[in-house]
Amino acid sequence: MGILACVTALALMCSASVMCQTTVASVTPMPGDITTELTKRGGFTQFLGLLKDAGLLDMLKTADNITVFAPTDAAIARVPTDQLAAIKGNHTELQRVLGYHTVLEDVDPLNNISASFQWFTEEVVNSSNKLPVRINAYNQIHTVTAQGVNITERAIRVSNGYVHALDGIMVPPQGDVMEIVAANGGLTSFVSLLKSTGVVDVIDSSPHKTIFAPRDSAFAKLNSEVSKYLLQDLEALK
Ligand SMILES: *[C@@H]1O[C@H](CO)[C@@H](O)[C@H](O)[C@H]1NC(C)=O
Ligand SMILES: *[C@@H]1O[C@H](CO)[C@@H](O)[C@H](O)[C@H]1NC(C)=O
Ligand SMILES: *[C@@H]1O[C@H](CO)[C@@H](O)[C@H](O)[C@H]1NC(C)=O
Ligand SMILES: *[C@@H]1O[C@H](CO)[C@@H](O)[C@H](O)[C@H]1NC(C)=O
Ligand SMILES: CC(=O)N[C@H]1CO[C@H](CO)[C@@H](O)[C@@H]1O
Repeated sequence: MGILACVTALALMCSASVMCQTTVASVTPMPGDITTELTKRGGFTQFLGLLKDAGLLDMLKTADNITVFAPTDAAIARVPTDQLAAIKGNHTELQRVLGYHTVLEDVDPLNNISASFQWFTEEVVNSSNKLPVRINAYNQIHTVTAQGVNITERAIRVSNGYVHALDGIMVPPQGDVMEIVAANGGLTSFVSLLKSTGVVDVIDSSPHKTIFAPRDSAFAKLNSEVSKYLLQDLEALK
């Protein structure tokens, strides 16, 4: 549809309200709400349905500012059937996972990231259910991810914020890094050493962390002299 046709259509639709006249004058129509924009674009039917089932759609339409991470239909089609059924069949889980894809913040979190020329940047935003979503830019490979899932289309404008298309579903974290390590049955030696050396405090206070965690079976392979030496010398162990 040409611009002239758009303007005419808008003018016809909007009768004579002041807001519409402003819109027509600037020629750029205001984006519609999330349902309108994603429906117009196509490819988000599944996600919109899940948001509705989770009871989040009205909240997203009325919130002041939103950032939504939206898996495409193609991405949802790739989720294993049993995994999808486990999400759809449990309302608590559905709300947890869908809530994790929505952020009630008035920023385009990706603007800052893409402006950076570093090869790797990270930013953390809080989801609407208060879980951290990590956004990483890997500039060398022209990829931005949200919680490790590739963002395939950035900053789709909706009336009250942005939608970023994802090529997968983000999995909400089961806890912070120490909770996850502690919950892993095969890492008990590592966890107890982190605690006895106080390294656990360093981990807790650091916002960005990657942990290489030797399994109990790896510790069991250590030469007994080495183990003895390390356990006697906490500084070395640290
Ligand atoms: C539903 O999901 C929640 C987590 O979101 C979980 O705690 C609960 O056990 C699940 N219920 C069933 C019946 O699987
Ligand atoms: C983006 O950068 C500006 C200026 O550096 C800063 O004020 C703002 O808080 C940043 N936004 C986020 C989401 O970090
Ligand atoms: C996310 O929420 C937590 C707890 O409410 C807060 O401590 C943290 O600063 C928030 N982070 C961001 C990026 O807003
Ligand atoms: C992520 O998506 C973008 C846009 O479709 C694409 O250019 C990029 O190669 C993708 N990255 C990966 C690692 O798949
Ligand atoms: C960045 C942005 O769009 N901020 C808006 C968030 O919502 C408030 C209230 O509607 C607006 O005043 C801000 O401009």
